[in-house]
Amino acid sequence: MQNCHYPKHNPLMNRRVFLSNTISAATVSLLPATSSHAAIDLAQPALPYAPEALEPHIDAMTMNIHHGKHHAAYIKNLGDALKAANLPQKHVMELIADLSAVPEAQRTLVRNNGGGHVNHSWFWNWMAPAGSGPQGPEGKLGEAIQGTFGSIADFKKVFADAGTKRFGSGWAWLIITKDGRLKVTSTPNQDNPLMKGIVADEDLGTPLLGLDVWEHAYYLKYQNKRPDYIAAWWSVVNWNQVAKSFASAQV
Ligand code: MN3
Repeated sequence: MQNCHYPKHNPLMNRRVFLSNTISAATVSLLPATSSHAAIDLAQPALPYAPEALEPHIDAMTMNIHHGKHHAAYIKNLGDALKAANLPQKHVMELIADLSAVPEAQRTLVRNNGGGHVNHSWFWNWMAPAGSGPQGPEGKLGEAIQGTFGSIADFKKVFADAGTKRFGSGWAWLIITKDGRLKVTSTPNQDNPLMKGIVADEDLGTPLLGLDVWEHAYYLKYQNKRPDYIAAWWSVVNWNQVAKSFASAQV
């Protein structure tokens, strides 16, 4: 595992957003503005808290295995696939956003492992120790969520349903779509809302929050009870991070 220098504000979120006065008119670019983060493409971000810091909601052993084994394996496999494809140094987000640029022999590997690397790099920062920040969306983010979903509780229900009903492995997402709307979506496996041609056009967007509903994310503590995991997970959502991402999507 390489040392890396991810600032607290996740650089994967740092993509250019075109000018708009209102979120409803925002046009959100799905690609990073530069390839300045290319050097950390295959570097694994350290957990921004101790593995036990999310207990009792998420247990330390799950965090250690999830970060140290699963995420690390996605990075290893992604690196192998990029090497086999002889791809030039390029930001992994550009690759997963347009997989047509990846040779067919490595495309599925890059889709799964590139998605896995990006999704988990986000995911660690979308969580924080319970009580360390706001308990829910506040300010403009809170207003936007209420305006879109009716209430915070309604948003949580829609999001939890997306995670609960995702058959097999995958993710639930809160995104800003290209036309600037908040939307809850879900993807299978390690697909994510950046993946043009993989995800339906209307579900493309910038992720503000995502929830891993693979069994490896919860099985040790919650076994088959995915809804219990999701209910507990709300206690460790890093709403400060979500608010930062939301603000940067409205520049
Ligand atoms: Mn996972």
